[in-house]
This record gives sequence, structure tokens and C-alpha cells, in this order.
Amino acid sequence: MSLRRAHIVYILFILICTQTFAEDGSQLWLRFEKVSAEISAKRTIKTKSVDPTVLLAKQELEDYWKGNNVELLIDRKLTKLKDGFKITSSGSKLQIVANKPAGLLYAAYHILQKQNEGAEITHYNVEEIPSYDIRILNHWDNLDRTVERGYAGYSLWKWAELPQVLSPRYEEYARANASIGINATVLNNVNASPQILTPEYLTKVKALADIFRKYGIKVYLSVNFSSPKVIGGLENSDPLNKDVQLWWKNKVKEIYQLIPDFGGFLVKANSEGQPGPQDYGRTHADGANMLADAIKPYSGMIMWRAFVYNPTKEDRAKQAYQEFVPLDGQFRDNVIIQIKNGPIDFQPREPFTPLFGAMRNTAQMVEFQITQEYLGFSNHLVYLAPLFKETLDSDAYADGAGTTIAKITDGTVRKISKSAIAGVANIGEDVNWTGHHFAQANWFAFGKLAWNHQLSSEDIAKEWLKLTFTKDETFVKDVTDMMLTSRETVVNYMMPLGLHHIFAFDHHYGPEPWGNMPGGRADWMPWYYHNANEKGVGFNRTTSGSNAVVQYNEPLRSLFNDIQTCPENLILWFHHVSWDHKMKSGLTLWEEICTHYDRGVQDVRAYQRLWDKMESYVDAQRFKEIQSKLKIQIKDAVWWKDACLLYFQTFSRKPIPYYIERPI
Ligand code: GCW
Repeated sequence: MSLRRAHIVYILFILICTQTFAEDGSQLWLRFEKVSAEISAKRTIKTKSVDPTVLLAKQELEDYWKGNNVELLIDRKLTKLKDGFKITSSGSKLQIVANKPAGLLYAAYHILQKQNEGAEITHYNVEEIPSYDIRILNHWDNLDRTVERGYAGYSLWKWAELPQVLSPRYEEYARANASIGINATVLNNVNASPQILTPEYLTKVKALADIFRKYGIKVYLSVNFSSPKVIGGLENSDPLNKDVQLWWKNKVKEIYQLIPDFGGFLVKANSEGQPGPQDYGRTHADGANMLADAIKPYSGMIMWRAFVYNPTKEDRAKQAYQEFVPLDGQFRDNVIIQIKNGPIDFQPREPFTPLFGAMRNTAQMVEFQITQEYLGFSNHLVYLAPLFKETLDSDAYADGAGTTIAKITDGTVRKISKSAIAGVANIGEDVNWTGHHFAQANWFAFGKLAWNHQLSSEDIAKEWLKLTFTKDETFVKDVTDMMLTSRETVVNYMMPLGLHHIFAFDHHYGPEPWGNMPGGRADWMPWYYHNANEKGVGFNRTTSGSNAVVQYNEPLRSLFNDIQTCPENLILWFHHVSWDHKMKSGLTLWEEICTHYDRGVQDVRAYQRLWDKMESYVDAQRFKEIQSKLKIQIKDAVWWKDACLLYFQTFSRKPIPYYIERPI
């Protein structure tokens, strides 16, 4: 071999190695092993369908399925399956039946994931019907590719290049979503630019929709309520104005001509400065229904957000309920009210929003935040399944005991024409998609819970770890424990016992309980939420305070209202509590606060030690990157502890217990 040829061979070798062994996290949880030619010659994957989604399911199985023969069938009568599936084994083959093509694709990923876990799948019988009809990501991506509250780089959508240039990541994104059952995506920020509805952008949106379709994913758009005026040149955007109604009808028609399976619109109206129907003296129902009527002929949906609050004298936590409950029953059946899990704003811990269940004749859906706006961005390891489940499993007592948020929103207790659940995406163009390798688990967990809200946080964590890292038992057990406690850990070092929104102004990263801006909006100031003074700390939302408790059904109302029965993890959410108040532990409130902050710090230190022990189980790149992130997390945890305790101490005037880690 000439020197030159040897050189080329060597370069090729390096390229192949880096391709095969690149452990940059770009493959997410999709690390199935290709089957050998020998295995694939031994079994058949059959289908009569020529639907592109079914053929994709077939291809995935051809490539990765090591088991016996598989037959993929569509049964148009089995509507009760929705887009789920049924797997039965008969003789030497698996038969997979679905009502919709996407069901077969989900089944394919299901058995590939089970195969990875080492499950016995030769005799496998299972039926899966998804908890929610629409399992949707909300991207807060702007058209200039910045991402509001995004911590994984710029937006995946390269608007300037679309529709001519199609990044391979569009398809990888769709595949990752399909593999966890996500079937819808809102491409752009709820603080929506009207430009998204121009013909120029709609052809770009179409290009993405065309890629996602095969993966069973429908595209939705956030729309700006003023679009008729801003890009349509109309005099106003009043929902009762006939010209405005016609403008939306035509716009919807234009969209469906390009994208026949377009999902619908997501709307943030009259919230944080966004335009809306109230600008014209109309209600949220007037606005939502006008859009709903325009999109109804195409079976489209309107997701109308309930995240509204104004700088009034009224407690911010009460405002969504006050604005929306009087409108109950007035919304069209293709409108669904999208409600954040907590009444303030994606805090480390909040009680559930009392609006859930309070609107008896209006479809409602939960909005979770997967991106970690208030949880240390993509720097902190925080596994969110426990947070999601805490809300879904909360009993709202809307129709007596057992009326959980899950059952209210999935259509079990109230009929809903289409049920839905949304997660604000944590995805960007970072090589590993989410900034922190462990943040991938939150994307995964959202999809898994949207598919089946009965799954446990633990099972989801284990499945993700096995797919993403290794099946080694020690690794899976220890790292699962770390993941499961990580949400409580962040609550402890940021905002224990129901404290909330004491973040640094605007960017929401570090602590700033002292934050104040003369003349600024009170409800954007941390003291509005913590109310610390010489007597104590916390927001009095009881009957003697803002009376937010009244928005909860009994027995919760009384439970939260009484300091003796209020769960301690929410005590400062509902009560202004004296520094000397005796907690269940026997400590005073002040000591208890100190202890929680310290525990948060100690637990992150324990995660560091644990992760160090995992070095031999993980590839060097991901090991080091996670190790480095934990260094940021511990620095931040100490910062939170010191800042908050020193600040609150100026009011409590009590010593910091000796056992709390120094320096403070
Ligand atoms: O959480 C707050 C964020 C805003 C966001 C808003 C919302 C998209 O700080 O950045 O805007 O909520 O949910 O509309």
C-alpha cells in the first residue's frame, strides 16, 4: 500500500470509529443494535399496507428486531385502540394490530425498547391505549432562532434555509418523538410573531410537516391574536368583526391547502403584553370561538392558554380561575383550555392550579415545562417525572374523592372531544439536544407519561437509563435513586416548604429574594411572594389573607387553610408562618428552613460522589460532561443556600444552626 493510500485508509478508519463510538449524546435513547444479516434472513416482517408510516414501522423492525416473525395489520374497526396497538403472539410470530398507521409505529418502538431491556418477547401479549389523544410539545422558538427559556442552543428550525435545505435533524427529531409516543408539536413561541402566518413562512412550516407526517406527528402553530391587523392590513383584530373572521377563515384555508393534516393553533392572549380579545372588550371565549369556528371544518383544534395575570391588587395565584371560571360552558368543543400545572409559573413546587376541575363544561389540558426555566436551566440534574406525576395524581375533589387532574384531563370523568397534554420543549441544536445529558430524560418522561400517565417515575427512569447508558444493575439502581430524589433536592436548595418565585429578575437562574426595583410591578418582585418580616415568612393565602384557598374544593380548602393540617411542603405557599412555629420535626420554622437548604446541598454532594463511582459504566465523554455539570450544580446549590439563609436571617435574627455547612 502506498503511503498515500495508507493515509486515506487511516483517516477512513478514524472517521468510522468516531461515527460508531461518538458518545456525544446525539443518539438520545435510540441506540438499538442493528441485526445481523443472519438474523434478518431467519425471520420476516410482513405487512400488506403501503402507508408510509407502516412501512417505516416495518423498516425499523427489519433493522433492529432480533425476535421472531412479525405481522403488521391495520384494523379499521378497532377504533377503541385510538392510536394505540395490540400485540399478540401466535405460534412463531407476533401479530401487531392497530387502528391507525401510527399505532404500528408505536408498537414497533415498544417492542424494540422491550427487546433492549432484555424482556421475553417471543410470547408477548399487550394492549396499549394512550392516556391522551394529543401528546404535544410546545417549542418557545422564535423566528430568529433564539429560544425563549431554551438552554440547549439555538432553535432546531433553520427558518432562513427552509424549505430548500432540510437538516437531517428534523427527521431525527421526529423519530425520537415517535419513539416515545409524541404525536404533535407547536413549532413557534407562544409569544408569537405574526410573520409565522405569512405565505413565506407557511411554506417553511409545510416542509417540516411533510417530514414529520410519516412519524405520525402533526404540526401546530402559535398565533398572534393581532395577525389580521399586523399582516392582513385590517383595521383591527376584533373577533366580532366580520372582516377579521373572514381573514382567519381564509388563512386557515390557505394553511390546510399546504398542510392537510395541520393540527391547529395555540394562543397566548391578553397575557404578559400579548394582544387578545380583551383589547376590544371581548372575552377569551369570543376570541377562542372565532378561531375555533374558522378551523372546525378541517377538524383543527384551538389550544387557548389560561396563563393570565395582571398587576392588580388580587393575588396572582387566583387570577386564571377568576377570569376563566365565569366562561365555563361558553367554549366550542374544539377549544381546549391549556393550564399550567401550578397557579404561578412552573416553580420547583406549586400546588396544582385550582382551575382544573372547576370548569365542568370546558375541556382542559395540562401544560408542563420540560425546559428548566426555574430549575437551574440545563446545568442542574433534575428529573421531572416526579413533578409531572405530583400534578397528575393530585386529587382536585372536583366530583368528590378520586377526581385527579389526570382523570379530569384525560376525559375519564368529563367527556372531552379530544384530550391533550403539553410540555414546553427543552430541545435545541446542541449536539445532545437538551444541553444536559440527563435533561433528555425529561423529554423522554414527558412522552412516556403522555402515553400512559399510570407509569411510575421509577420505571420510566430505569427504562431511560437502560436505553441511554447501560443495563448494568448497579448503575441502573444507583442512578435511578439519584434521579428520583433530584426534584426534591432542587426544591430543598432553591425554595423549600412552599417558598416560590424568589429568583433573580427576568433570567430566573440564581437567587434574589431581596430583589426590588423601585416602581416595578409588585407581582414581579420576590418580596411579593415571600413576605419575609420580623414575624415570619410566607404568603398568607388563607381566609385571613388573599383567600386563594377558597378556589380549592373541600377537603383541600380546609386542609390548606389550617396551618396545622397544611402539608409542610406547601406551608409557606399558603401561610405566613412565624419563625418560631414548631414543625412536625420538632424544629422551629427557621431551623427547618436552614435544614432544608443544607440537605439540598448535601444531596448534590452525594450525587457527585455517586457519579464519580459510575465512571467505569459510562463512556468517557458523557461521564465527564455530566461530572462537569454537577460541579456547576453544587456551586449553585451552595449559592442558593448561602444567599437565601443570609437574606432571611436579616428578618429572623436567629443563628444559623451549627450543623449547616459553612461558608454562609
Ligand atoms: O414562564 C413565563 C416565562 C415567559 C413565558 C411565559 C408564558 C413564553 O418567564 O418567558 O413566555 O411564562 O408561559 O407565556
